[in-house]
Amino acid sequence: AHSYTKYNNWNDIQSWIASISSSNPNLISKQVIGNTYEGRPMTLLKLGKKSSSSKPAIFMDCGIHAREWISPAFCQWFVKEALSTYGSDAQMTSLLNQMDVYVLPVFNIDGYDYTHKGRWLNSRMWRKTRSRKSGSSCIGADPNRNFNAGWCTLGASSNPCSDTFCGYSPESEIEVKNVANFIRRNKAIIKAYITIHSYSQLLLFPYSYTYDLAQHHSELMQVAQGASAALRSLYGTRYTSGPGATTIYPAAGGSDDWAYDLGVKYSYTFELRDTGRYGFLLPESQIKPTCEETMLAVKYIAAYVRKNI
Ligand code: 0X9
Ligand code: ZN
Ligand code: ZN
Repeated sequence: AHSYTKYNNWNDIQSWIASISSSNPNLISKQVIGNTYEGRPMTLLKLGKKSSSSKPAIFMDCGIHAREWISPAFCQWFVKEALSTYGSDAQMTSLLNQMDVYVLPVFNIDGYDYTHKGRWLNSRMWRKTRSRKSGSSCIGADPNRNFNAGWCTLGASSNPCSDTFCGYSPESEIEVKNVANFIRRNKAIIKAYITIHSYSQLLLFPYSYTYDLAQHHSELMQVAQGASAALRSLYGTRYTSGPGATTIYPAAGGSDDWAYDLGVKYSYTFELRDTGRYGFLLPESQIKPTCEETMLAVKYIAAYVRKNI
């Protein structure tokens, strides 16, 4: 059964998507943006007060990497909090009145499912998609190396057996193609792109495919520092902000750099808790505090974007 303080498997998340979207039809709707390699529907949730005119939007995804279980947990938490605080929390109410928030609860569903059900000891540590190609016995590509942003030039591998395999071409992974197509189709309204990963407690922004600073570097840094301060105010959790290339490592083909170069100025990658004690195996007891503090950072970015469009 589904619980916000558990790591739900794909089956439970799928039923949760169906029930939450039908129980709140005035604030939430769903649409399938395509299927995964193994045929699972990629269902995107749209949060926002219904409006006759089209609203500016924020796109947020979770679960690009299969083993980063706290990430999908955060997207589920965000949806719950958005629905339950709309009308009482002033910031959430203004956000959903003026903007729509698109939430993709699990990007790499096949990989996520594999980390729950795989038959091997190390299945829990799977990172990539689950696509196959004849000629190689190795499975999957790294979705965050498969976007068309300096594709496979830096910090990525062309070896299909590597955990950072960039894929056979940009957007070779159907999950990446589906998300990229949605964002391209809606780029006129999408003002911010937020992608949730773990772990390391970082708030990253472009670029990662080059050491060059982004055109909007100082504003992106200012917003990231404000968001980190908001996050820290709850339990004292410290985040480091900065461009990906110098703050974590140079790595091309990421969704944040791709969205930014498409014209989505406010493009952020979160690396949630912790800093390595548990790493990807963050205990379920940390889901609630992690999600509550991250809400403050995401709401900070959203409020900034809403006031500056
Ligand atoms: O390497 C990644 O894809 C991310 N770190 S993780 O440990 N979750 O795998 C960082 C992504 C930063 N952005 C880009 N490299 N574009
Ligand atoms: Zn990741
Ligand atoms: Zn709460």
